[in-house]
Amino acid sequence: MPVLNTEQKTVSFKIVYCGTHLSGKTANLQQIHAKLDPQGRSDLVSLSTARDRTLFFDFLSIESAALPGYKTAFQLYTVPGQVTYNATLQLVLRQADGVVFVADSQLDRQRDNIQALQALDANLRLNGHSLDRIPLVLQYNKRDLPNTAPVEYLEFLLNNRPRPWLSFEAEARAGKNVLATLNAISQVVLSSFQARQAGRLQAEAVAA
Ligand SMILES: Nc1nc2c(ncn2[C@@H]2O[C@H](COP(=O)(O)OP(=O)(O)OP(=O)(O)O)[C@@H](O)[C@H]2O)c(=O)[nH]1
Ligand SMILES: [Mg+2]
Repeated sequence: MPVLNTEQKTVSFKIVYCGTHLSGKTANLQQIHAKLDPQGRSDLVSLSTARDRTLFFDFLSIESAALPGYKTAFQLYTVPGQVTYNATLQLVLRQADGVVFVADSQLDRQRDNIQALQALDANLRLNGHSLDRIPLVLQYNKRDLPNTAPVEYLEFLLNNRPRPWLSFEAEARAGKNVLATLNAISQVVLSSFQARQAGRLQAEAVAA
């Protein structure tokens, strides 16, 4: 749920970057941090081990002028992809307004991608959500590597749904399509918020 303060005219949305270990979630936030004007973003907070594996989460807050009259913030989180940290995934996913699923494009990582997507669904359900209802954008990362699966195959494996998610081919380490992915999830999250607000206003008008 977005945090809306009508007196102070602020609204903030929580977006969580999920996906299997080493798929490039932290690299996404590092690139967003590097590319955005320091005035429009916070510092990047990372809790990682000596080997740069995310231990708890990464966090970055960015400002946007997306909603007229409101100071809008997007709080970006990553979760560790290692399965041993499932409790963390569950915790960070709470109150999420949107998800970026970062898939590793390498052929030998496809089982891990599918398991991560299933773990995401299970954890969303614990929070009263599901993959069918939460705004989600897919990112096929590491397209620069030689052993990547064709995008059509990834779409078949991960995005074979009645209403497919928007998907992007990316090279997060080099920053390619990182902002396009962020822009897309922000738009989907905002549209979903505006649709719910419109529904609420309509219900209030009917009740009055
Ligand atoms: N070649 C290539 N390497 C990448 C790309 N994106 C990330 N990497 C590298 O992959 C490794 C893992 O990236 P991270 O961003 O730490 O992955 P993560 O998903 O946060 O991993 P966990 O926190 O352990 O779940 C790092 O060495 C990155 O530099 C990419 O697009 N291409
Ligand atoms: Mg990480």
